[in-house]
Amino acid sequence: MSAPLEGFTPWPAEFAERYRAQGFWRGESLGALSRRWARRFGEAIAVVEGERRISYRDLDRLAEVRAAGLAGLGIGARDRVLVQLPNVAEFVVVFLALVRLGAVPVLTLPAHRRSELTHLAALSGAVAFVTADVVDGFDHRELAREVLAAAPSVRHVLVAGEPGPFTALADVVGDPAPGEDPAAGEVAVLLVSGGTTGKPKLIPRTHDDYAYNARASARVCGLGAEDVYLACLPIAHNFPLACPGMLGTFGVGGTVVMCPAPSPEVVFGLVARERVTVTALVPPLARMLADEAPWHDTDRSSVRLLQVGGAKLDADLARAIPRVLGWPVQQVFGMAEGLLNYTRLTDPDDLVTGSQGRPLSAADEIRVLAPDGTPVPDGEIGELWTRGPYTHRGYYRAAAHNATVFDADGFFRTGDLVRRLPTGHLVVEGRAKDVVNRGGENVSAAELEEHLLTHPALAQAAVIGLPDETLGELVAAVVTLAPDQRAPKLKQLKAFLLDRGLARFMHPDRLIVTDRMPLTAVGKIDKRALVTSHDPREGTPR
Ligand code: OOB
Repeated sequence: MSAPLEGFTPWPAEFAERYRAQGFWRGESLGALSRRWARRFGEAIAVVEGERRISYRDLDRLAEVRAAGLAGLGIGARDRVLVQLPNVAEFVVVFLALVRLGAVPVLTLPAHRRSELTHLAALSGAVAFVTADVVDGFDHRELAREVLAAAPSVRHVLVAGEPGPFTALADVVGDPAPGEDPAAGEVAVLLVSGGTTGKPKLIPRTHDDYAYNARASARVCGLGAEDVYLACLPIAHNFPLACPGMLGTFGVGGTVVMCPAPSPEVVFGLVARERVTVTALVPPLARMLADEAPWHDTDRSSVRLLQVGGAKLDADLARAIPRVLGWPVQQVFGMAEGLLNYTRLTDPDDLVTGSQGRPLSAADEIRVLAPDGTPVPDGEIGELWTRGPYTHRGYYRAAAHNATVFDADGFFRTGDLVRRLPTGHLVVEGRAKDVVNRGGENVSAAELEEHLLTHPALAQAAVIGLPDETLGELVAAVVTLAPDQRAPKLKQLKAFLLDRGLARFMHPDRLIVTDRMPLTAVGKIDKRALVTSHDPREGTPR
């Protein structure tokens, strides 16, 4: 066997042996798996995109022909390929073609722009860039020019749609020829980290670990061949890709429906037309659909599971969703780095609305630690560290950073603050670094946000620090209003918080009311953008 991808940290041999012996890792590559799906599910519909319906057998052929075409361009095992596609069938074809070759897709999101893409191209040393023509009025071929100029390793730009000066993906075809399957312990994909500080990092996920990730997630969600999964979130994100998402649905012979835009019209329209049974959303999208539901009379009754994750779902919204949308909720606390927590379908309501789930795998190891590294008792807040059969052992080509976020035993420091309940469920209490330092007092953003959200006039709240000459930082509460509500005055809000027993030093200094929160590439509230866009003088005066 040839050398593994340089810059990838494998699991130590004793762990790999254990994960194999216990059946978590099955030694099958994603390519081999996808061929098996075609044999098992044949004429069943794997992918729906608009009017196009692709069977498992046809998908297999398309992937095979595309793989041959890519191989013809000289793309092969361990070559990194930057992929930036919206939710279209071609994403599936290219993804399966690349993993069959043992080439490694670098899964960027459609909202990424020059800064992220040139960084990711250089970091990965990508040899090719697979992109779209025009999406939502944005010309990705222009972006491709910039990527080409900045990353000399990129030899090919392949475009789904009108290629402009580049190569049309539709022409990247060849006669399928038998090749060697990549080893299951090798890197299958590089996921982009969702971290909110600094440049994005790349997370190597192996065939073994990612296949397990999708298979075990499908089991927890009770997915079967009758399920129809609607991909609303950008499909290159871990959540819709493999939790259980696209890959989990394929593993059981279900159907994946590509959602071109997560607007209420489009989502409700597709739910009714395709009889969607499962979908996954981030909280801001779930809120939007819940707010809009009363104005839409399409049939939503086919949905049996709405997964919500990516950011904290507040308990009120978690309770409102089944009532307003008629969809049962599952909370998912996951990360591209690996660890996934799910509320279970059989969990009592208080855990489904009040926790972010418990670890997916019996082999997930969880530590909740105080800043000094000692474990905190159940019920108390600490930082979450984890290790397990689908949690990475190192960011790609990031030795210096890895030394700071892994301990000697291979536990990964997630940066998330959690409380563990006696049932093993975790409640996310914020990010370790998401505190505002106001004159030496640490204000936990998540804690204040939770209090703010109990105010009847407020729909969303994001607490950020703003620079201040005397105090160092001021506490700003950026909020959106609930339907038909008027903004409280800062003074009234403080009285409300005092009434709730919240210490004065935790109270906001500024109240900023906005119509719409800025969102990250996957649709979470983007605090970094809030900080850069808000000048301290813009706040409502005290
Ligand atoms: C998912 O993955 P990423 O990599 O975009 O972001 C991970 C981070 C977590 O470390 C945590 O800080 C936050 O997003 N997060 C949540 C959460 N789910 C993720 N915070 C509070 N409550 C939740 N339910 O976001 C992701 C990956 C796979 C499945 C689901 C989400």
